[in-house]
Amino acid sequence: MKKEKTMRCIFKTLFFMTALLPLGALAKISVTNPIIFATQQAGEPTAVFMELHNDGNEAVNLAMVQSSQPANLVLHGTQNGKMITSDGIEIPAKGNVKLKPGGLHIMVFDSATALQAGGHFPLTLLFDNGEKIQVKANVVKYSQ
Ligand SMILES: [Cu+2]
Repeated sequence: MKKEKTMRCIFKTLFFMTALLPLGALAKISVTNPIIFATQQAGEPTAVFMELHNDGNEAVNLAMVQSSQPANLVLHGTQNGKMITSDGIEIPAKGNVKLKPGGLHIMVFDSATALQAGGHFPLTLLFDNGEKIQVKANVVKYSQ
């Protein structure tokens, strides 16, 4: 089971690199209120939260996240109070998903710099329908 999921993820990754769909056919996903918690020092783990909206008639998965700033970004869920890595975050057809503390989030490891409140952290979100969305997460003081 686990292996199958990994293969699917790899397939999706290749799909992004080889087959970018024409832009007009896309634009089903939108993002609101992307934030990232500030850190005291470089390398301190932090997390990104946002709301994802899907206007399409089919479910879409957030499959990968990248940043132009050096850091390792990983999709995370939360199970029994512990964080677990996730292959993809599904946004239901005509629906929303909220990434929030204690739930789904984008984990940020190994950031090359500390993130100061008031700043921005650039993100590129890659979806399994071929959509690619660039956002700037607002750096906010840690809360909760
Ligand atoms: Cu996490």
